[in-house]
Amino acid sequence: MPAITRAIVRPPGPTFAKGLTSASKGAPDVSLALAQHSAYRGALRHCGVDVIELPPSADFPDATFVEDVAIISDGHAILTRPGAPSRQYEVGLMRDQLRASFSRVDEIVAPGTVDGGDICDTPDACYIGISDRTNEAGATQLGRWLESIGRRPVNVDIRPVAGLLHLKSAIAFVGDTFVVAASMRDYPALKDKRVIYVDDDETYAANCVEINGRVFVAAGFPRLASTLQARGFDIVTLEMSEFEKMDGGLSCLSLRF
Ligand code: CIR
Repeated sequence: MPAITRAIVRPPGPTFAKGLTSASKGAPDVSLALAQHSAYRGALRHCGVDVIELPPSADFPDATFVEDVAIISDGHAILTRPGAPSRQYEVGLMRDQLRASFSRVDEIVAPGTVDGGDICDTPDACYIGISDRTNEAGATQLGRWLESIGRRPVNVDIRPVAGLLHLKSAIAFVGDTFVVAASMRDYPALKDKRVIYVDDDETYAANCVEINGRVFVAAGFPRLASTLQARGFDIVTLEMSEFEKMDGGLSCLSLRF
């Protein structure tokens, strides 16, 4: 994948604990979330990324999960229309920033819904998870947009997989390898691909992110970390406990391009 030079992030706001979640891990500690977010920004900078930090939002508790409101592929940008109604206004918070960074910004429109967390971009294809958040109309619009910029969309229906919020909750692409939760083991889209499977009790760690040759992995999942290390990846472990409580992972915290 091309080098990542910039990333847009937004630290969690004071109402972060009021966001959507299916996790039963208790309420997040906002000060600790801020410290974890600060470490995440530091790790991005350490990997040579210019970090564009947007102001925290008190109005939209999930707005720190900036990945969901836009997709950037091959230097092109499209704003999404998130599947959770409470998150649809977050798009307005990102529009100006994207217009400052890209000459043209497209947009998913009703009745389509797309969450950026459902998009796994790889050199060969861009995988679109159809989920409770990304509907078929949204996947069709996004697929056409991807084709218009020369990318190959591949739909992956994750609705049969219990407990999965987004495609990237279970799949990441690092180097030339997919990192895949065991629950996605038999997915046809992964046939003949190079894959590292993540044990059931480490599923959260499947949401890892490659940043310029290093792989960010959530702290507390030693088996995946050592498997990646054994395959030659340079690992950066980051504490994510407070974001995990709100169903968020490492990829959700930035828009990278
Ligand atoms: C939500 O339910 O929308 C947020 N609490 C978490 C979103 C996580 N985003 C992501 O995986 N891309």
